[in-house]
Amino acid sequence: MPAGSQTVLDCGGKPLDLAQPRIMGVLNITPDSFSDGGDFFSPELAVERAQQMVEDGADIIDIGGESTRPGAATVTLEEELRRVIPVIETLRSSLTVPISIDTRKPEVMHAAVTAGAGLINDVNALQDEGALEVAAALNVPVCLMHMQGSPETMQDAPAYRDVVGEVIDFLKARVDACLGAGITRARILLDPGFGFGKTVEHNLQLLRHLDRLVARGLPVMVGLSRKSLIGKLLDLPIDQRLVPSITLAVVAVWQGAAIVRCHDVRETREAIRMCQAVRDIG
Ligand code: 8Y4
Repeated sequence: MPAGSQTVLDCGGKPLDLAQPRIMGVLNITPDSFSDGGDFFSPELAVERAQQMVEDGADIIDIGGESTRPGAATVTLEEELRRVIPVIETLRSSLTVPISIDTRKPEVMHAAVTAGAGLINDVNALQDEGALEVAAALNVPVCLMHMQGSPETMQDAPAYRDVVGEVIDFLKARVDACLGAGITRARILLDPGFGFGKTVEHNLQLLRHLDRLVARGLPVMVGLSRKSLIGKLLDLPIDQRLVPSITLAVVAVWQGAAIVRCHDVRETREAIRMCQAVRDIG
């Protein structure tokens, strides 16, 4: 049985049972997505997209209003709140599955959980000023992700002596910081942060040895969907990365990943359920 799989996460009252691998659907709320046809952002369209992902089998919806793609412009606090809070407020009652808030900012964590989010997904592993304390007080699970550098500069020249060891050591230190702030192990997930300050080779090594992170005993989340390592290895544009994305998700679940963050929910779910059936036959 994979480490962490005995866990049922309490996502602000909505349970997430990790006895089987789960699908997190990505809902990225940026100006180009979900416009009303003109220049205005339409929360209704974002809500419809979330509902579609749940119909397709998503177990949790990850809502983000700040692009963390390499080199992306930063977003003000006010703009991030304006994008995500109305969508979370609408979804809290209409969705049975938990909502995750993808943010680095403690103010957004607080507003989002108050509006109905049940998990904090922080690519900065609660290192922003005040984030640790706010997350501790909010009493929802937190996903701690590894990143080398910051989104603005992380892909400039990623370098490691031992990428797998260094990612694990970093996450261990962040778990200790969480424990010190009063966030218990039952509330912590770990993520190696594919694509965040990593070359193709670093990403491949991390995935090849994901079992070492799983062996830490906390549930592991992975995000590989459509990422640029696929573009670089296979020379494919973003809209043609479905099959390789699913292949990488299967490699992760085979080694015990608990949650797969992805864009193509139905297809990814079918693949990881087959993978799990073979894995768990014993
Ligand atoms: C194409 C598609 C190109 C997607 C780039 C991307 C992760 C995450 C992101 C992850 C966790 C992304 C918010 C980057 N990735 N959270 N967030 N783990 N926990 N890029 O791997 O999807 S955003």
